[in-house]
Amino acid sequence: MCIFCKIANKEIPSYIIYEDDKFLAFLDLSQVTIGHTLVVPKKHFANLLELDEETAKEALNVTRKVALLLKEKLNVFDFNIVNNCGEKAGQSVHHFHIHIIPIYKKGDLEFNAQSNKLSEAEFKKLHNKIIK
Ligand code: DGP
Repeated sequence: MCIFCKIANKEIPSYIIYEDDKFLAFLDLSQVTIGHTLVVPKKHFANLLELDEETAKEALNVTRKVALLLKEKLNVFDFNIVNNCGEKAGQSVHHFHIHIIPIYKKGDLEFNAQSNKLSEAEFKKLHNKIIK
């Protein structure tokens, strides 16, 4: 059974800070910043693309509630909300989860992706490829 299914079944311990009938939120073992939390559906879905619509909607709602809880309790006002979807995107646990990473100061979490400078023609081509 996957590690987050075991956490959801309370077979292994975690620091749960929110729970309802469908979701759990618990402290990430590796605290990127203090209060780094994972929102996880109790049911197993491999990643974001595997969720049903209802669960996807609920996941964002729960994420908002948990961020509000952290705001209140940790006196933090900014967050990066992150989902790593797939191995190449950095997903290491293949049970859908959303990272809530409190940001206390600028630079707490840096995304180092280089940005591609596209010409107008390249933007048009890309846009057409996606919408057509
Ligand atoms: P990702 O790389 O997006 O799949 O994130 C997985 C996160 O899960 C990673 O930040 C570490 C965390 N993690 C892995 N195993 C455990 C565990 O057993 N307990 C807790 N609390 N967190 C875990």
